[in-house]
Amino acid sequence: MILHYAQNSRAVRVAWLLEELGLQYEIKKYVLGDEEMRSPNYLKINPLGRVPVLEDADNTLTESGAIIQYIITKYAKRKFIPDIENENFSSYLQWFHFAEGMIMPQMNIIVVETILLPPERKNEVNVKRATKLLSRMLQAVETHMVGREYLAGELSAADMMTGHAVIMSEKLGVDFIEKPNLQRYTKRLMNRPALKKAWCL
Ligand SMILES: N[C@@H](CCC(=O)N[C@@H](CS)C(=O)NCC(=O)O)C(=O)O
Repeated sequence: MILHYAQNSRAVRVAWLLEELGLQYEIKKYVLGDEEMRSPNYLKINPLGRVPVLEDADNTLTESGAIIQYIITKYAKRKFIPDIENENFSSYLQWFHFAEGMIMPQMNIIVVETILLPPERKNEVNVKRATKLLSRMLQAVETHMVGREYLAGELSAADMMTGHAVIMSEKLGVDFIEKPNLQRYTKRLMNRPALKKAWCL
């Protein structure tokens, strides 16, 4: 397996899973925004020029959630996915998809509007709206985390998706002062050796 990875990106989710599972993988590292991710060679692997990408024999996947499901289903006997009869199964599905469905769209807008665009194209209204929505999405996680250690019972792939998105939002500067459950949750996740390693590959 080859994981195309960049620090501070969604590729950390995949590396985190691989480290938790102790699976062997080769890593190819990039720097976000680097020309290399726009090179013809890289665009052949992922025409969107993004990370993560997983290459596994004839299979190439370019969506973090799909990559995680693929690895767990193919190589880990569905570890980190609750059984369908498990009381946490529906919660697992909900929080697995919450990252890309609800949190990351707001984060993307904030990153584009505050970091990537040249000053003359930045739009304060977009930033305000996305910041407000992001706070609402994070509040939903905060409320869910009352009395819980992980999103769906034990550590699951939902934490690797939405837990990672929550950590990214904290790193982006979202204030967690009024979100004590998220503070505890992100600390708990960041204390896991597999995530520590995945973050700094
Ligand atoms: N929905 C995709 C998003 C992939 C994505 O946007 N990756 C970002 C890093 S987190 C990227 O590679 N950005 C580089 C660019 O847009 O040039 C996923 O979950 O994998």
